[in-house]
Amino acid sequence: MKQRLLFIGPPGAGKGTQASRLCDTHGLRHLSTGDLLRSEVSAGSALGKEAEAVMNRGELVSDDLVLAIVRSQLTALNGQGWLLDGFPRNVAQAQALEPLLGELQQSIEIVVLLELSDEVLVERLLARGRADDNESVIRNRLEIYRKQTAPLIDYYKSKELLVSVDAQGSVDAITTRLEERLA
Ligand code: B4P
Repeated sequence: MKQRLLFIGPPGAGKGTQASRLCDTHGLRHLSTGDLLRSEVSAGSALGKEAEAVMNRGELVSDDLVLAIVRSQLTALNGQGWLLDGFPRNVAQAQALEPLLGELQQSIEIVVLLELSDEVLVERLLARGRADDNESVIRNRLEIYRKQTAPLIDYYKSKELLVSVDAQGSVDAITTRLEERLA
């Protein structure tokens, strides 16, 4: 199993669901920037207060803030493998990750793109019903994904790190698909 992975894909593709399963099975640290931001929001920290309104509009939290979180998490790991779920979300974050990994003498082994049609994404998110899961916010998140996150597909393709996995089907079927690709 790969030890240093990125999961990218549109909102609702199942990044969090699958990342959590793979990390449990393989002893990797699951670092979801969405979950980390939501913990800050629940704790009522200054950082959480800054992030909350942005997240509820379906926009991206500032790069500086997210990078500070990722830096502190990765530097605390002491060599354990990790899966970054939902980070990077734009090319600037991807570029900032490189010197950080350089400092840690690590590199990305693989970038997994979870692919799913808009129709199914919207259906899944409406069924989840989180604070940022109403129809207009979901449309905004999809738009932001297309503009800001989708350019990462070519970015990591050109580095020969990208694998695409079909995220349509049952949770178990997708886990099996991922296990095969990442073995
Ligand atoms: P995230 O927390 O990353 O959430 P997500 O993209 O909406 O969902 P994910 O793909 O993980 O789907 P999940 O497994 O939950 O982002 C939320 C917000 O945080 C962003 O909008 C942004 O504001 C902020 N943020 C996060 N990272 C950032 C960054 N790097 N920079 C700036 N801002 C950042 O699955 C979705 C639903 O589908 C669940 O209900 C699940 O149970 C269901 N599901 C999963 N797989 C299924 C399957 N196979 N079949 C049926 N249902 C399934």
